[in-house]
Amino acid sequence: MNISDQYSDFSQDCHSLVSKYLTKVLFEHLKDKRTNNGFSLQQAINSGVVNPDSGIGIYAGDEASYATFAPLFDPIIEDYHGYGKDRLHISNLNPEDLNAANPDPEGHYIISTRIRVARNLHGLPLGTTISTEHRKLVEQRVVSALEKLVGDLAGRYYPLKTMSEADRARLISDHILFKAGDRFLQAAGLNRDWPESRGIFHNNDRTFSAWVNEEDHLRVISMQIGGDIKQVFTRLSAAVAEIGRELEFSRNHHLGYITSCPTNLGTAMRASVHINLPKLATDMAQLTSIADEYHLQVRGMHGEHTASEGSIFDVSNRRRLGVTEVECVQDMYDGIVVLIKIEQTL
Ligand code: ADP
Ligand code: CIR
Repeated sequence: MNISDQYSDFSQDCHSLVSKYLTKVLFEHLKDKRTNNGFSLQQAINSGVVNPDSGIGIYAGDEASYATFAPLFDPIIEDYHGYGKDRLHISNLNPEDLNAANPDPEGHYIISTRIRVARNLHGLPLGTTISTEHRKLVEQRVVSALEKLVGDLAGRYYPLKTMSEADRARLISDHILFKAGDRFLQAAGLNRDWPESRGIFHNNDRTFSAWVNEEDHLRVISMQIGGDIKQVFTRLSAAVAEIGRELEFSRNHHLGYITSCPTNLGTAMRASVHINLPKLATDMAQLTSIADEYHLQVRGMHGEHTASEGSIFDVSNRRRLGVTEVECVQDMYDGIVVLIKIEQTL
């Protein structure tokens, strides 16, 4: 990483939130501050400086980053999540509270459903600045917790380091495994020591998986073919409860679960479907405008910063902070119901 301690003017065509809120005056005010882990403003904004096409452009190094650099993080969080700095975040992972009968029981549109949450261990730096030793410690603690899972959630851990290239490529194309971070994560420091202490845990039928030391210390994932969103959420909720008995996660009353990227704060949840919308696909302006209205985000089929393939999209909740987990999934569900209805009328 080549990190500058000089303020860099963001160009006119840079629209990231970091460029919107980081004035020269604010840069000067924050540039010599460090968190208890030595994390600096320059490290936090490097991804947005190196990648002027970032949407956000900032990452945290630890929970303290959000307080130390609050004059920059607060407006970014308010802008992205519509969440003010005096609000409290409330959690609800109770599947009984979700109103989500399968919106596509005949399987015409929804190919698969996936819900993930991010978690980071309390007291350890985030992946952007974690040391080799601490990353290893995270792996040991997380894998030990995962190996205690029983029943449908029981599975095995596969470290990336000892995985064959063929297995790795197959798991990535099956949407099970993560790939090395893209240029945004690279510039945030998240690819350091790759693939050391990274790996995936999954159960036999691969409906439950956990990513270790990707963008966050832990990602807990529930996924299956089809549109039974409630079943996917129920499995996720059970897994999170079990894992939470073994590990203490970084969280607070204002920001909820602490994550490397401020877009994931709060529930740290992304609930998505892979959905085939051949008619809407011919009118991206309409698709985007419905997505905005229902707080949805549209991604490509191979994850963030990828293009969609044909008419298949990854559609997920956009809001994660100041809403409960149930509301995140409900957002996705309500939007999907509308998208399917409109697709049917076209
Ligand atoms: P995140 O973990 O933040 O959701 P990505 O957008 O990079 O990150 O997605 C991770 C992987 O999960 C990608 O391979 C993506 O294709 C896959 N994925 C996301 N949603 C679904 C879904 N509904 N069905 C199947 N795979 C999915
Ligand atoms: C960016 O700023 O565009 C990247 N760092 C990714 C931000 C998080 N992703 C997202 O909101 N889709």
